[in-house]
Amino acid sequence: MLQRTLCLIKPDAVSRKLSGAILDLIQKNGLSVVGMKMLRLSRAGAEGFYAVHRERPFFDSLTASMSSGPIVAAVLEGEDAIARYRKLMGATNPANAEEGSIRKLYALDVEANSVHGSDAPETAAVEIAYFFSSLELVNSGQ
Ligand code: FUP
Repeated sequence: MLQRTLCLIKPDAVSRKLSGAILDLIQKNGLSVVGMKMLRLSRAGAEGFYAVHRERPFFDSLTASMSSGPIVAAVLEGEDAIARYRKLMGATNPANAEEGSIRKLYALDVEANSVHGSDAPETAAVEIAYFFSSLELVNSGQ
């Protein structure tokens, strides 16, 4: 099934100039970029994005970290893009991430874990709309 998913390259990776290397891995894995921008989230913007984690003990630290510097937001498209990109990202904690995955290669720890990826079609739709209007995405299949 052709899917779209949201990719965020987090401040820890952007600040270490890893955006190009991460996008290279994504594209070599067969996923296409159909929208992309660089921005810096405000604290409120990070809190809105991670609202599902509001009650978790790491929420304050996570949202401070996500708003600490620029991020790259990209929309990826491909067959089963959601699961394929999640596999390429690796486990949330880089200590458990598979060899060759983005987090194994680049993440610093469970919080500064370099990338975000949507986990289901419903969340992908909400997360893509959080960052992009339809006018900012490349049309496909037409
Ligand atoms: P993932 O989908 O792999 O990004 O993981 P989660 O949705 O479970 O967590 C979202 C973000 O919360 C992680 F990317 C980093 C942060 N987090 C922590 O800082 N500590 C934790 O113990 C778990 C998650």
